[in-house]
Amino acid sequence: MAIDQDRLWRRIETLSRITDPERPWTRRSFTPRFLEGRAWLAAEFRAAGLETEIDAAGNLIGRLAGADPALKPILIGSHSDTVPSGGRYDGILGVLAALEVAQDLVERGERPRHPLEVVDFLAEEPSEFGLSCIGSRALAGTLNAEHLALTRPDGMTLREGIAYVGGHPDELASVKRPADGIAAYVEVHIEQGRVLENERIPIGIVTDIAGIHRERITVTGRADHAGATPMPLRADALVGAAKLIQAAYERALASARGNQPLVATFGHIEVSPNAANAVPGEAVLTLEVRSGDEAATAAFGAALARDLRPALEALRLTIAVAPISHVAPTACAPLVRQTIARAAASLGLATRDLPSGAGHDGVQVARTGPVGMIFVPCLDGRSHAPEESITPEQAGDGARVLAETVRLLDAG
Ligand code: HGY
Ligand code: MN
Ligand code: MN
Repeated sequence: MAIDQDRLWRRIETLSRITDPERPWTRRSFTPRFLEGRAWLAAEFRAAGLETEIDAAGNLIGRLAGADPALKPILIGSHSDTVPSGGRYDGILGVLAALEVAQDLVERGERPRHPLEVVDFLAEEPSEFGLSCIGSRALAGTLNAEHLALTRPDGMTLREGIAYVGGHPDELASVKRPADGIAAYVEVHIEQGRVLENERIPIGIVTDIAGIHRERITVTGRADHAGATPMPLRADALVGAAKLIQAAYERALASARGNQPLVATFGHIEVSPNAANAVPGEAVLTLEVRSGDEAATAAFGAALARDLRPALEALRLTIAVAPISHVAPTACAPLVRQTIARAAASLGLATRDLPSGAGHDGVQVARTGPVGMIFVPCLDGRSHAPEESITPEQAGDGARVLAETVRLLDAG
């Protein structure tokens, strides 16, 4: 096994530079920029000797046939889309590390026993359709007609979006894997937290992936003239939104002192009419809550709305909560965790078990077989920001542990 770290790093630099130039680093799913990255990736998959296709759900898959095609496939990969003004490594590190592992096998003329699939899952990040993990949901069979009817602000439906990236939304059944349809899925990813860096540990073995509950909270007041409307007569939706945001922050902060800390974020807000000289008539906020406690995650937004409703009504405001998505906390498989630990030990790399506060495609893929994740440290734990940073050695460590993990899983 000889991972070519320089080639891996060159590819990371090349793909990360396929970004909206005005807001590095941005390669949003379902955009021409994303397709530009996909075209480059597909060419690299083919050049590496993989049988490459876009599946019906819009996932890019590079396959290496196994010596025993009757065995279930081993899947490795991640995602190539980013958040707006995100980092260079979230996602593409895992796709390109997986490509490197497969290409190394091809170059050494080694054929694994299991079929090997390198996957770039479509739209792992929350897309403009409001949904995340779109490609892996299809693989798990959880992408439904309601999801396909979701629209983004320009009116495109998710069904049209999947076709736009080369999928066939009427053939999603061909993407779904049976409940035990894969031998394993292993993803390399940056930690997006500070634990590994603080403890100077090169490899993290993920124990479980946080559950995420997202809902849309609409505060409705009345648009008015900002100059001619006296303060006591206003129904200012943004004032109500501010009360919700402050209360959510204080409740989540307080939870950190308990035994089941959760995190709550209002990361996206739409105000209308959104004009400097108009009293906001409506504020639409996306609330995201994450924790290891599924019930607490699901209950947070409803309790917030219930408790704040009187204060908002006193401001002549109404509040409505609508679900967007809910994913339960997902345990990584002991088999894969132990194999990652053996792989890292054989490479002389220290490891540490840790949970993932970030969501990943693995929560969906776990419905089709055992999943595991290999974390590498990132500078100051920063992610979902242009400051995201890792070193070539950290990228190489992740790929080397992935290669050895695949070898051990393949040996059975
Ligand atoms: O949002 C997340 O946790 C992941 O980075 N998509
Ligand atoms: Mn991300
Ligand atoms: Mn990611």
